[in-house]
Amino acid sequence: LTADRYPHLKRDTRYKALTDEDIAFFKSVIKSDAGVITADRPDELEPFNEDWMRRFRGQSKVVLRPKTAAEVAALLKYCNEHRLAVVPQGGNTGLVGGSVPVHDEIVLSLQNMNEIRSFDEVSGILTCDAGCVLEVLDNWLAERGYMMPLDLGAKGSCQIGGNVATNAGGLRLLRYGSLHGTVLSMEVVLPDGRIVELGQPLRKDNTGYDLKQLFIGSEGTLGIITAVSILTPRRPKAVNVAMLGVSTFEGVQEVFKHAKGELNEILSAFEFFDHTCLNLVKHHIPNVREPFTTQTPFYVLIETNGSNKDHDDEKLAVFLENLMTEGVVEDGALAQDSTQAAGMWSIRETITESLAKEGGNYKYDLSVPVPHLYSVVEEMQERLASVGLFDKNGSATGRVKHVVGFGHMGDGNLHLNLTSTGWAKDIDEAIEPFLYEIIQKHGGSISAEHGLGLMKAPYLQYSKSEAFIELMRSMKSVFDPNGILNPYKYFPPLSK
Ligand code: FAD
Ligand code: 2HG
Ligand code: ZN
Repeated sequence: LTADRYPHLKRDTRYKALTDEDIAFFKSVIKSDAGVITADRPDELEPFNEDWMRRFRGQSKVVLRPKTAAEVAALLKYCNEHRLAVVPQGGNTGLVGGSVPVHDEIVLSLQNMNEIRSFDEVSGILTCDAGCVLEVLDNWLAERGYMMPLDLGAKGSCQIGGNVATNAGGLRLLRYGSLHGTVLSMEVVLPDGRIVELGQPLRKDNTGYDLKQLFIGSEGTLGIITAVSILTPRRPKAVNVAMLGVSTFEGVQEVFKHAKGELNEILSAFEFFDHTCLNLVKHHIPNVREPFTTQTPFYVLIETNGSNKDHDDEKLAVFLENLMTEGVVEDGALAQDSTQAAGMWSIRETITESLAKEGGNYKYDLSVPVPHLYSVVEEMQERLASVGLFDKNGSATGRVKHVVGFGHMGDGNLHLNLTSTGWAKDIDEAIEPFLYEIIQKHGGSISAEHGLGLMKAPYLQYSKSEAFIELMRSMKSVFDPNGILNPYKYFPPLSK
């Protein structure tokens, strides 16, 4: 990260620098040695300063790992009174630079808050600490016949608090809905040290403003989420996965129409990726089992979740037969068992990791109406070719090697990624604001699911009006009047 790209990133002098007295106070609150990591343990400290993409790096001198909401409250109240800036951190898998400090902000990690508080086997309502890892929760629920309503490639590290703070979407939103529907209540700690329950773990509650909704997607700017109550669905008895090869993006849309019509209530995921994504996965990930031998420009991964295997198999057979007879797909493979199904999913889920291994990786996460989804990738390829940065014939000889598209087709969410020989100002300038202008032209969103963080904050006006941003600032000042939580992010810089 270079300060010339983000000129508003000068350290804000309103924030106090950390002193030995501050550290002594933190140690008096969190008694365990592992709870306060200081600069004399650089190997332990550094991972908290750097983001998953290794693109954003801060210089925090202390990481706090409280075990209870009461400890979070004591720490936050102190930081607020002393104007010490704080960045809340979950699993640190965020992709927009929101989870790491920009300068010397204190990292408050939820890692040590990882207890399940309660589970109601009748309603499926789970209440747990915010630091519980998504996959751990899902495995725990699997033993009880339930599942988490969201799933993402980062499930082994991301935390439910981080998921809620970013309003993560993921691979099955199409079926199980967004966290705005499944999160029933949460416990938060405000900068002044108040511990507040935002709602109750009930399906229905029409008493007062629904404040929890404000915290879903607030990216650590309003308060620290310390616990979450979430409605979990029954784990499906029957799961089918298929991968299809399609020759055009129009064809992909046709498959989607068929899937909605013929698979309807059992459709649980509809993901797509282009052939360069598949090639990168094959190149970087060992033992990838490609389901078919012919290459097509696009691939679709479809999953069904149901309660009756025979019924689902029959529906899927009709669906695939219709696609083949109508010539919509070039090739298709149906997973014969759970190992094959996991193999297909792993192709889709390791695209991000493969892109990261390419060197410079420019990542954009956007929503546009489905018919325009892939044309955004093509427009970007044209643009980069026109300024001599990219070879459209796929030779990967330009400084921009690949411009790829994949994502949650069912949600109109494209992940546009560029890989390059390294980070460079001229590449940045060729992409932005050009890309944001295309998104605005299509009436889309500059962030569909990853959030704003540091990366998208300066461009918020491409998705939201001035009046909207003003209201956001007013809300921020209600919850965090001293602005100690996650500074420099989320809001466009104020023009001086
Ligand atoms: P972090 O990265 O630690 O934090 C993210 C933001 O939330 C930061 O602003 C942080 O300050 C804030 N925060 C974290 N915890 C709290 C808390 N308890 N209270 C208040 N604020 C908090 N995202 C998707 O939406 N869909 C995907 O399909 C998806 N797939 C991914 C796949 C991979 C391989 C990777 C690396 C990332 C993926 N992501 C995806 C992005 C990321 O995993 C999600 O945004 C995730 O929800 C972040 O959770 P986390 O615990 O890692 O949060
Ligand atoms: C996914 O859907 C994640 O796999 C990551 O949201 C997307 O790497 C990306 O751009
Ligand atoms: Zn995604």
